[in-house]
Amino acid sequence: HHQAQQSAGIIGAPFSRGQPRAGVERGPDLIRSAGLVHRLNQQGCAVKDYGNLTFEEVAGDESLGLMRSVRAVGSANRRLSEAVQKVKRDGHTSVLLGGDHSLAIGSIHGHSALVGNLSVVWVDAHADINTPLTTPTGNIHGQPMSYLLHELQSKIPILPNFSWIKPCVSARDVVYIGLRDVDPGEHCILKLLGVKLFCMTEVDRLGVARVMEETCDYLSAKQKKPIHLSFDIDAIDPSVTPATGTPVVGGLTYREGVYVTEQLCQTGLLSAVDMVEVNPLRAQTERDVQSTVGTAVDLLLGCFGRLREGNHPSDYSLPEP
Ligand code: EXY
Ligand code: MN
Ligand code: MN
Ligand code: MN
Repeated sequence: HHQAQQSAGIIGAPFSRGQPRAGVERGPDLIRSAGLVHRLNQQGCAVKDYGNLTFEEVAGDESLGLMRSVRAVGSANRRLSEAVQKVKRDGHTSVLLGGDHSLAIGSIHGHSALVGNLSVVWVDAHADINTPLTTPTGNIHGQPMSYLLHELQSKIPILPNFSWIKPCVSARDVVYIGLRDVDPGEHCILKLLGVKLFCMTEVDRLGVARVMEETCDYLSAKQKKPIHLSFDIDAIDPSVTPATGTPVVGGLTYREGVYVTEQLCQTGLLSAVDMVEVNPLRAQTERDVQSTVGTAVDLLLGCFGRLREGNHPSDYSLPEP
């Protein structure tokens, strides 16, 4: 059946301070130059491109123990949260093009500030739920969920430029898909909070169709909240999307990834999407970059109604001879 086409409001966030590898700040322009806007328009989706955010250098951003670039990550996400709020106020489905996954802090915060309670579907090889005290690396892209969950607030220390962040997501409203590289502290948190997750073992056992059926049942069992999809390109197998900073073997196939987006689109509840961690400087060849970026675009098209069976506009009239 058909839903009213959603319009897309695109925000580029060329930001990389949530992790140490240069190149991920090139994601937004790369995904745009693969024809995202044109192809969304072609499938009948209206698009407003809000351009790229700019992030000023943060002076005196010294490490705090292991934690790197805390102030820069805090202030970039504050700016992003404001931008997402504007996109939602304008009535669009928000599309964040990252940048690294620390940007989920501002994206989800801003989304929730405008629409209230939401569900989060986190598609990633990683759980990104380390706290500043469990992180083995100090990289904030491995931590965003910990700042957003109500249930973890007693575990989060005070950090510079982070005081504006209000926890806004409940653990029962989160579903993970694609996990295969989870740290001990993260695993402890996931089990303690009883977070719903479909790691790659479950994808193997159930198949992606049942994973998505159970995901959608789980999210619509209570009241139907707007869905925030946070899609880390490293959820897909690195044979398909090698241009990313923390590749992990054994990931989702291209088809499983696209199926996830098709099914979430069909709920009619998709209200914001992040596409993060595309890093062209991590690729060996130009073909690797194209495969990664092309997959990111196809996943986004799936979020906005592209069907592999084909599509046609509802006012399409068959030419008569
Ligand atoms: N769990 C590791 C850490 O906390 O540093 C690796 C995190 C990688 C995060 C990538 C973006 O999903
Ligand atoms: Mn990841
Ligand atoms: Mn991630
Ligand atoms: Mn055929």
